[in-house]
Amino acid sequence: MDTYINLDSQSSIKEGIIRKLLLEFGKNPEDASPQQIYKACALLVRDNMLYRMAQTEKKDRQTKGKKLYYISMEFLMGRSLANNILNLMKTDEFKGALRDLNIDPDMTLDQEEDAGLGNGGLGRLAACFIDSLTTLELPAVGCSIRYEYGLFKQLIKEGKQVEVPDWWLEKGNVWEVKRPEEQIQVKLGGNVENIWVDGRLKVKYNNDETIIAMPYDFPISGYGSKRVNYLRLWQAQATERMDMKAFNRGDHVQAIAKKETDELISKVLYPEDNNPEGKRLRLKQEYFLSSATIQWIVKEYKADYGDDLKGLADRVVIHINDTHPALAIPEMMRILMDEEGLGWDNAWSIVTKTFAYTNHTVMSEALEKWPIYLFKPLLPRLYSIIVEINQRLMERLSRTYPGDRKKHEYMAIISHNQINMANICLAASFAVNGVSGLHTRILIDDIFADYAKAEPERFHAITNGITFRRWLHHANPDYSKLITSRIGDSWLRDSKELSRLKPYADDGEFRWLLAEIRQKNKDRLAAYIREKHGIEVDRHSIFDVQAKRLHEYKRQVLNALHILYLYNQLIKDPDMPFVPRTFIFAAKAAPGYTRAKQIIRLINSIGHLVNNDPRIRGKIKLVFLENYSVSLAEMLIPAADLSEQISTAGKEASGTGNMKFMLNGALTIGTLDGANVEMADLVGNENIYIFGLRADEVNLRYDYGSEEVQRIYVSDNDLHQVLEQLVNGPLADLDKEAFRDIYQSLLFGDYGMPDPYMVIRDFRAYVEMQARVSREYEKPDLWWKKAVLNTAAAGFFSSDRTIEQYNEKIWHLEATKW
Ligand code: 26W
Repeated sequence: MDTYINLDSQSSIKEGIIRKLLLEFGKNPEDASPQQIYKACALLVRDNMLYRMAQTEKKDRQTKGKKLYYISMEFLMGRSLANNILNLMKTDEFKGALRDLNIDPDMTLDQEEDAGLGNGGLGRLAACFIDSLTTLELPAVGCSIRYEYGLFKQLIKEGKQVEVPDWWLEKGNVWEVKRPEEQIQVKLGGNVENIWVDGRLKVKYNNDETIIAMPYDFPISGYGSKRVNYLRLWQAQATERMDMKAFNRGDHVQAIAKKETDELISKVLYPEDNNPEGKRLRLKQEYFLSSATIQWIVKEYKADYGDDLKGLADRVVIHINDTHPALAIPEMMRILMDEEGLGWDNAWSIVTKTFAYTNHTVMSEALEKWPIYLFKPLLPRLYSIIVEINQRLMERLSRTYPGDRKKHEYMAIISHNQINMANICLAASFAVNGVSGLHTRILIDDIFADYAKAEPERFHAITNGITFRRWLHHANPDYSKLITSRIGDSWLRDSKELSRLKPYADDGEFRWLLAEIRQKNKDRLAAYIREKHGIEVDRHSIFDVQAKRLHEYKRQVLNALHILYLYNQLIKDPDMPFVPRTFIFAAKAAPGYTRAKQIIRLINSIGHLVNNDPRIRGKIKLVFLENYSVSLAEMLIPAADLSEQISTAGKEASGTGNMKFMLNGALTIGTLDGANVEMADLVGNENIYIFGLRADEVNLRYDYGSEEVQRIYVSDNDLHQVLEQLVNGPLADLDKEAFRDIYQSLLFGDYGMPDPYMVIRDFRAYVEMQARVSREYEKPDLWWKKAVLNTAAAGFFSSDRTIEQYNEKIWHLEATKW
């Protein structure tokens, strides 16, 4: 490889950057713009990766091993350059080379736009997975859409969220390779008829329209690995540049209008997270991704192994990241039958050995269902296949659960004129995964109970994970160095090694060094806050962070009410003992989720109140960070003292932010929800601040317990006061009715069930636990001991471990030996 691209030494990297600047931009280093310098570096790294990508393809062709296709509507990649350099293990050489050229490395890295092709946890998980897959030398492709606009950028104007389009491709994307020769045609609409050809019943498609799926490959490096995998991102392209008939008639606008509508499909990522909108364009996107990917998989398979598809499941495993790409299942049936001429049973037998599915949410409103009136005209053939899958499923069910109509209805793919996407996955996948122990329990005992009873062996509990390379080594380099100085660097590949840090919890020097690193990270964040938001925060205060999508079940409101409570206490007694705190929020709300947006406004108006009241002498500050993103998380998380993981128990499937904070040595205040349960088990209850109702207790409240809310409301004076402040206190002065809806939803709920997210019921426990946090922060030996223990116990949460488990239990891929 060295004959092609030499990135071995600082000097060869420096030469490479100079060469790229000259040959790509006609610039000398001293005249190049920061963006050109970033691109020169990225192009240099890209050369190396493309070379290895070709090597990988060659190797895979020889090996003829099994390959994973991980289909996901979202890959929240963030930036790539620093990560790719890190994976090459050339971070110091690159920084040195840039400094030799009088260029600031950090400024260079800051030039890269985030690839924000995801909403939150599900998308970022996919990104961590593809990193770990590559690191572990496993053959895998991530399949998704090349959205022209990623998740919207968030501005906060007068306390309110304003959305701005995220045109991440504006300056070009160095990482992608367009592959026009591998384009695929996706067909939508029209109608189907059955015709007899040579004594066989065939399906004929009429009047459908064709859209081109244009692949762009995005190479993925692994840590120290030779393999380069890639994401294949499909872009929608019209078949014709324009409608010539219309053009020749002189109707020039009409001539290109169709092209514009066709290309809408990959225009923008839907900003809904756990809150689907059920839009036709979204359905088109889901089919577009599914169809292009499955057609491509079958094509590749035939090129490698010939036309007989019987052995497909031995060479191909397809993982469906939540139900969003579930149409891949009926689409595979369609291709096997209509295009490859297989009969139903043979096709079904291949499909049901090929697909595996992970569920990421139990929120009932987030489970995707498509109304038939919308589905059938758009995908007539898929609809008839789904009807058939459903019919056969119903026959199976009446044998498993004879006479139990309720069960049949619940498990059906089609009911109430809707197509239930989760049930397609359950009917066809050979494996179903939940993303934490508790979440899988809930799937098995509750939402998928009937399927689980019939075939328990299909269900797996593989807890999520995160890549330690990005979330500690890259994001918190000083802490990474400190850890490596004590236990060596093997933890970067073998996360279990982190447990060897445990003894250092009792090592005063180590604790002190960690505290010093944290302070440096806090100072950097404080400077960012000052510059970006004009707020001065106390650098020694507790940095208390809640960063995640805005959703009622995540209970940013509980956090906000606690802040208001503390403020009230301080106003009553400004001299009371108080440990200063900086409350930091970062969260995007789905643009159509009105209450989530009101909550953002509430947080900001509490911020306005507390930040500007001289009576509390700066003891509380509240900062709402604009535009939470992967890059912002990389700066924010290493600066956190306290991590807020306070969802209503039973609602957060896993959480992965919780793991990132823990790894970086923040302490967690949280409920026994999702992966918090496992965090508590691993680090020990005394080293995590667990409070509030457990999932089973929450369930009891759903059945009965509304009087409880009234009782608490009248008896807890502090809570009473903060609730009333929502509607007639200093906050409401701004706009008397702004927070009435939040107030109402807490006290009365939306469907007559008060306090649906248990904010009122968990309030007191939360306040008390927060008081304990403050007390313990005042004991540095204790606090930093716990911090070290948290990092030491976080090894389990590496996505390398997650991927190893998926591989062992579900995928059965073989790691490449070079
Ligand atoms: C179609 C609308 C929509 C979009 C996204 C519905 C649901 C989703 C996702 C399932 C939401 C999501 O990101 N879920 C999160 O997945 C993470 C990775 O497994 C978990 O850690 C989080 O707990 C879960 O909320």
